Amino acid sequence: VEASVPEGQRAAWKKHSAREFKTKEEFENEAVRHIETTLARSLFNCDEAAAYAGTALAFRDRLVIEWNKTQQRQTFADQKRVYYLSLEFLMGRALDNAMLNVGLKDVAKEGLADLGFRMEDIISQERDAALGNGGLGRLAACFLDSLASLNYPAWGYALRYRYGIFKQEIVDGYQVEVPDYWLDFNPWEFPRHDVTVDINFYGSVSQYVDDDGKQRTVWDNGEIVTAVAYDAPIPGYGTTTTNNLRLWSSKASHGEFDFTKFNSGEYEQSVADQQRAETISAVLYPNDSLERGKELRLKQQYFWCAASLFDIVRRFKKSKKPWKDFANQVAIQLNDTHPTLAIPELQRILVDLEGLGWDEAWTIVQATFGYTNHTVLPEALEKWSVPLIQHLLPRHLQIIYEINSQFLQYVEKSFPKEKDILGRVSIIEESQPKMVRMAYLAVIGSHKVNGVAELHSDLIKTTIFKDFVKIYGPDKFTNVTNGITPRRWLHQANPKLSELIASKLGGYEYLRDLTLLHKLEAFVDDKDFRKDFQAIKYANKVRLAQYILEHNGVKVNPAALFDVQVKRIHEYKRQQLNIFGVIHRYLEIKAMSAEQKKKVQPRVSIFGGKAAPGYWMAKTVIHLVNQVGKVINADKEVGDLLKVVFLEDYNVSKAEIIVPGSDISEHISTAGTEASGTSNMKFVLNGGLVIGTCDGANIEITREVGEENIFLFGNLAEDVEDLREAHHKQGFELDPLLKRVFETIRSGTFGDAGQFSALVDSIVDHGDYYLVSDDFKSYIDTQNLIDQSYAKQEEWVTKTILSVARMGFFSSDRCIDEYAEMIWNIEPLKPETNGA
Ligand code: GL7
Repeated sequence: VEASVPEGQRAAWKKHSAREFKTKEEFENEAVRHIETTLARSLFNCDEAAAYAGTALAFRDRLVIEWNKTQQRQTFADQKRVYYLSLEFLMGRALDNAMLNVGLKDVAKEGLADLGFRMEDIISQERDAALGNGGLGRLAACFLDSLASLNYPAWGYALRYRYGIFKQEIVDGYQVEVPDYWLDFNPWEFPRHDVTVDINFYGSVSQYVDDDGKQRTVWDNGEIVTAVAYDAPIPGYGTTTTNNLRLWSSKASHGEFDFTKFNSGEYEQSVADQQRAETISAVLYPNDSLERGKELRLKQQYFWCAASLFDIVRRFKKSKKPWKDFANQVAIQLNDTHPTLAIPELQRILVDLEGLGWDEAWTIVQATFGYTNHTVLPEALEKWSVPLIQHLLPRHLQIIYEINSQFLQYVEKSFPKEKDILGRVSIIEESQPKMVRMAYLAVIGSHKVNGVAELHSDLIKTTIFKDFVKIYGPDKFTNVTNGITPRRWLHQANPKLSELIASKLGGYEYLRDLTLLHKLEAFVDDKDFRKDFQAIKYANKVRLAQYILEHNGVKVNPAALFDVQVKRIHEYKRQQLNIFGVIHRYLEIKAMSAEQKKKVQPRVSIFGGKAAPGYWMAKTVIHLVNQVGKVINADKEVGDLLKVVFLEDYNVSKAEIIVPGSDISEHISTAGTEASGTSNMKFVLNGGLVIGTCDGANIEITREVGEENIFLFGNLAEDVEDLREAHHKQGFELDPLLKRVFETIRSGTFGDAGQFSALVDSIVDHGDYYLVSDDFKSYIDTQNLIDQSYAKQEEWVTKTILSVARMGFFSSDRCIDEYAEMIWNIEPLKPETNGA
């Protein structure tokens, strides 16, 4: 029963209802009150951390007021909602975003100055919410920003990891992982101890006949773990719509700890169950594009899917609508295959718990789900062993088998002559042990499947899902090219550029409709504008140079060309190609006369990114970058012509400093391997250019900005397979320049060569799967072209301005509108449309 204030008393309530601050005075009032009473601090005991807390709590109050209204409004409006299921939301910091979205950052800045604090210092007190690995998690965070900004009724669902992605420390050039306990003080979350769901694991399945004589299945006698909801408000930009991100935390279902055991002296056992339960949401798996069927990971996935679906179904049931309306009220998007268990779980709820017939239920399931694929890399495609699922989720395994059997019957009927197709498309892989192919289950259980950039969406149709295109027809498969939120990735990260653009376009409307950027083209020859534009880039490079000096102790010249590659370290992303290129450049400089050196374009090579803790090759790359940096940075003959730095612990808040400070960024994956990439968009939007392969969203960036404004190189996706095959059959001739690089490494120039042998051998002896040698020459030539182009500063500035002007397509607002229209069939709900 929901408790509400009686009609007669509501006037009193409304009179005292919380008010939102608007002025500097009111802000100070709220901040100081929070510091004094919420934190129990005083005038004599207020450091920057406390000032951050006071500011955050003041803004939080504002968000909460709008959040409550939005949730009420959405409930009354009773229209279709979308639920975005993602195991990762890489949110970064919330305060700056909240201030900008609410539109009161300047007010707060002045208020803080009154109280003796600088805004930058206060903002940097906040820990990143790092509940994600990389692009996939950050995409989910950008989507939440767009969903709220566009007023879509939407919820995110994820896990409340106690430990997000680890903190990376570099010790003697090696990556060391340190736990990221980020929840010490998190003002942005609200524990909902009254919103809980009991989740079942293990147990057994039995049949019975219900009162209507129907055969029913029950799954019980398992182990129960309780999911507790933690909610975080997601404010939109330039709207009061404030959506909800719900994170589930796990705890033992039977209260605190076992007193009987405690009293009899079994102290450790008494808390063991509790710990076991809490382990489920304890830590984010730190693998990016790699799946390693661990039981705990499967438990996380089911725990989260089951809690979220229970919540969604509970909300739907309150409306008292018939089940056939479910998919008209609910759209669920599966962010990769991680939430695929939601498919058999919804089928189970409908059939076992609600008593619907199988077919009726299955129609609802398929109409509800959409699935986004984010990779074609074989090592990233999820498979779970049948015995593991049998053990942990016996009823779900039965349901998966039933789904599969009906699907295979359908395929058999449709393609009676094709014997092999059944084995190829079966959800169950006939291996030892048998495996459940989650991507196939996701395709079969959804009404739409999308890739994340045009090339990628084409590739999935011709490779991993080829048979499914034949079975379902091509319309089930579509493309939604990724995007980024311009609020965080321009307005917040690069306030000066954002202001300059606003001054030319007559305000900040372009942050709500990024296509308006095209109007900037008209200013490309405007001298003052060009000067300002250039000065902002320079200032951002100065800021980055200061950061490098502080954190790496390396002094770099802000006038040098800043060449940046920041992203997860992965062989397919080819940081090794970059560092081999740097070594090549070093060797060239070393061989030059003083006269020749004068013509060299000074450069700073900036690397950053985490390696999965178990990914040895990626860790070797980090080590090599650091060793190369150590040698080159100390080499007097090279001086400012080349510096190499590895920035520790790359994350969202650091990206906000790094991205605006780059001239060139590297997106150089082996063609056909990077599904989209999203940082490429961020760099260009901030006035940097791209060196890249014809891969992922690089291709669409080229289409938008023009070929003359991007530096493409390397083999094409369509040739990769043939090249790999040729490597194996005929072997291959190592590129001579790369050979020289390897000889230098082997000679011990960068320390004991044995440490890098796996990296070199993977190319020389093991087939060069990622085609580093094939693309090396083209990469080096293109880098030289970049030097020449950069030397013609006026041309360069023109390229960067035109590129910014042409980035409108890459707003995540455009993506969300596409999903809403093509996949979810949902409408926005504007605040004005309802008095709530
Ligand atoms: C990824 C892709 O690798 C990346 O190219 C894409 O931009 C991102 C968002 O769609 O998704 N797929 C994946 O498994 N991870 C990604 O970052 C981890």
